[in-house]
Amino acid sequence: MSDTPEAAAKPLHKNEQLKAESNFLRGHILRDLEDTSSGTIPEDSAQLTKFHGIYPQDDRDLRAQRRKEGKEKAYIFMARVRVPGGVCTPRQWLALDAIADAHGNGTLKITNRQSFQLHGVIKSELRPAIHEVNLELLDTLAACGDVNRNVMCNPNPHLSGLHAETLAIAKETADRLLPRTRAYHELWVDETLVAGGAPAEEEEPMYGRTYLPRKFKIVFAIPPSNDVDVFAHDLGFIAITDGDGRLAGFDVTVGGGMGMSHNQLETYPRLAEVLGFCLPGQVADVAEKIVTVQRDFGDRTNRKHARFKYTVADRGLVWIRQEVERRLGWELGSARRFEFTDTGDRYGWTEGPNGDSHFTLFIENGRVKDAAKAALREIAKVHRGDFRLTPNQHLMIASVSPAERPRIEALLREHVLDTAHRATGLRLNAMACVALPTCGLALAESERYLPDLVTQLDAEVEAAGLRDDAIVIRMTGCPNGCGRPFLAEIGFVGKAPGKYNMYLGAAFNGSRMNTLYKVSVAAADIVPVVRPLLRSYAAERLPGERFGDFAIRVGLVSPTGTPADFHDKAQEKPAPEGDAQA
Ligand code: SRM
Ligand code: SF4
Repeated sequence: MSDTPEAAAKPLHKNEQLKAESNFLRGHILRDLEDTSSGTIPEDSAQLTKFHGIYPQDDRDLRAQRRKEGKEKAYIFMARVRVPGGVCTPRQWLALDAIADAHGNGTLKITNRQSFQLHGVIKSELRPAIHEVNLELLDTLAACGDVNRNVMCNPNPHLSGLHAETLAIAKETADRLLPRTRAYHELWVDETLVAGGAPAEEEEPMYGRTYLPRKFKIVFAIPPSNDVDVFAHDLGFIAITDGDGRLAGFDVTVGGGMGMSHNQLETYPRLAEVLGFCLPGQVADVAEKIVTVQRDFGDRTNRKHARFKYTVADRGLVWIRQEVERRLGWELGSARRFEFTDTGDRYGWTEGPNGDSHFTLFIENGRVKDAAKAALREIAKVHRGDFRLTPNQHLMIASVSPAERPRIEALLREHVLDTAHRATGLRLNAMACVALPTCGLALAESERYLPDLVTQLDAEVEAAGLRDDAIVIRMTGCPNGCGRPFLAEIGFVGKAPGKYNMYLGAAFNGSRMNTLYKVSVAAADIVPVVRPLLRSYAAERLPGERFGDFAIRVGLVSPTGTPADFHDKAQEKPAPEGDAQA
């Protein structure tokens, strides 16, 4: 639908036709799921199941062995459960815990967009798994695909009324932007989908038959916390208070995104910009109109240029604002002042104003498994409040009443979960994406490697006297940016097996991205590279100076100037994407 002359001259990406002809996301999903001759589904159905929150994958650890044995890959599926604002009940937790055991690989993954992922679900288990998710009033609809994804919101109920109001608006916005197709319910809930058949008599009033050019992400931030990394997303709402601390409205940000491809300079991470201000009651309308601007002007010819960040970059903020206001029929207000302090979580107990308290549990990279999973099951059985998934992949046991607290404390102590947050400031601010063995796009390890790397770096941190200094370190297995690595003070981005591009200099509060510092650092060389940086930071920093700011002040890197700052100057040839462990 893009109206630029260049876009008009180019053919639409093949996914556009696929979406248009899919009969509102039905396609041949049912037929392909019922085909028992393969453990996976064909590419067309794979593109469509994403809109249902499901990705076909394979266990990449087993690829070589299976090939040697002449067998097909060890196919599995990942299902992403949408949890608006990251809030779920203990009952839902228990259900997901059981679903992961019965139908998945026995782990629950808390994502950095406050969703759950079930990994390792084999084809025959997929429909029962999703069906059971829906029985608990959760779903996987639009957790992936070219639509608005899970809407994030700062999960801290100790912020009281302001938080509750913002969360309610986040949920209203999420509901407004959900696809209306019945296909999801037919396929996974009622199980009444008839393969093929006549086009359903339904419509997508907002999305239309071809949905969006690409994924779309919305977050709500409540300053001073920028835990949602508001500048990393397509659309952001920053809560603004009046003099009495009541919610006055939201500053609106547009055009953020992290993904890029190595050495393709036309792809780049981008920080969102502030568009204007709106009142609480206007948020859902503003979100809807902004989504329709992207629907109509996003690039549908090239999926590497199809995110809203490129629409904003190409057309400019002034144009975007005029177009949004034209559609709204009224003008946005002038942006207000806000100040962010950090992007991290507040671990341990925090007290709420109504007497309730909340315990934020450190869960390394959001992977809930083994003893911690069993312990959380026990806690969920007795907990009367709710659970909140944090944007940093951790878990808040929220709204614990004074009467309930001794029991929760005892369980945390019994299962040694009460001390997890006594880790170094580096570990508490570390985040890795999933990567191997499930992610088909990973070029290098991430979730399975960062904890070990941090253990090695912890020794350096302790030696430099920086044990309690919060330093944001993030790693991803490829440049798609799932772990938001370009907003880390120290960022590692997978280049090839065991090799990472290293980035330095992002702001601690998520307001400035980092810059490429070293290309293709071998895993074994990371500690020797980081050691002197930590030492000089400890010795030479100014009072209160953050590591990212220090890296810039002493000239380790310059602040990001252009998109080229993220790419290898050497233009080395990367390993082909997805082939790291063929
Ligand atoms: Fe992501 C694709 C995992 C947050 C940018 N992301 C993927 C896939 C589905 C791989 C694929 O397409 O086959 C990964 C599944 C791996 C696995 O085995 O589970 C995956 N992304 C994740 C998660 C689980 C990382 C985590 O460890 O928490 C996060 C799930 C969030 C959720 O609940 O919805 C996740 N992904 C992000 C973020 C961070 C964010 O949104 O705050 C980003 C960067 C922000 C952005 O969108 O710009 C992100 N993921 C991508 C991209 C690059 C998009 C782009 O604009 O180029 C891809 C690849 C793609 O879409 O083609 C991708
Ligand atoms: Fe996979 Fe790359 Fe995302 Fe990591 S950043 S989960 S390797 S797509």
